[in-house]
Amino acid sequence: MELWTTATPNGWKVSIMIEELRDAGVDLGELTVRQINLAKGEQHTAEFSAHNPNEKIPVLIDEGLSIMESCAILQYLAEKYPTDLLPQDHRRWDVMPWVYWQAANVGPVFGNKLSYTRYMDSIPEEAKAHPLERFGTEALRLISVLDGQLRKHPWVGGHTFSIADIALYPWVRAWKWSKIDITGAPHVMDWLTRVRQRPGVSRGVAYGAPPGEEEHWSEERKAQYRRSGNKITNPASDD
Ligand SMILES: N[C@@H](CCC(=O)N[C@@H](CS)C(=O)NCC(=O)O)C(=O)O
Repeated sequence: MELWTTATPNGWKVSIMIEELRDAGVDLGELTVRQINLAKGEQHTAEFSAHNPNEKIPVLIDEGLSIMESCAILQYLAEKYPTDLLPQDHRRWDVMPWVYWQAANVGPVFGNKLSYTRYMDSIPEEAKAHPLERFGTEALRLISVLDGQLRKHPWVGGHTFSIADIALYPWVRAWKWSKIDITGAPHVMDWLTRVRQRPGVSRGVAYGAPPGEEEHWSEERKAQYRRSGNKITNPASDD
């Protein structure tokens, strides 16, 4: 099995999944992790595009399949290696809608909020005001939906940790970096702490992160993300 990834929220979904499966006792066999340098445009090579025509990480290559989309990879791994991360019975329908909800809502909205907040330096401030307002308001609405769900039970899909938690955690934990103030959502804040305490999650977010910077980034790393984010959102820039 080969994973093409890098240290970003969509990449961490899959690395957390791998580590959680290991903690559930699954033998994944041989796994090669290949770091893709997005700032250098390695996602746009012919080789990459042959495996993922959408030219974004992550990609999982396994048994002759090339699987794009982080949430599809979570589902693929959960079905290949059945564990509580995706219940086999009717409870899977407490989980799967939240995985789709993440892919269709939280990912794009938080991703856009982050891009307009930290990257896209070439766009004038006044042009950013509307998207910042639009994505910022929608991000808070989504957080309040999530807070309502987590008021009912400790994990997103119910009483067991699942791929719904894995899909959501890397985006929600970046709330400070995206400047989305979630402190008014106490159940989400408690859930972040609960998720973070899991050893598999801890190892998963360490993929591609310098030691000691899994949770709190150094100024140097923040600058590196800014440079890289600017480069991806504006490939014509010289930086
Ligand atoms: N919906 C996709 C989104 C993937 C995605 O946006 N990946 C980003 C990194 S988090 C990427 O590869 N960006 C490079 C680019 O846009 O050129 C998924 O969940 O896999």
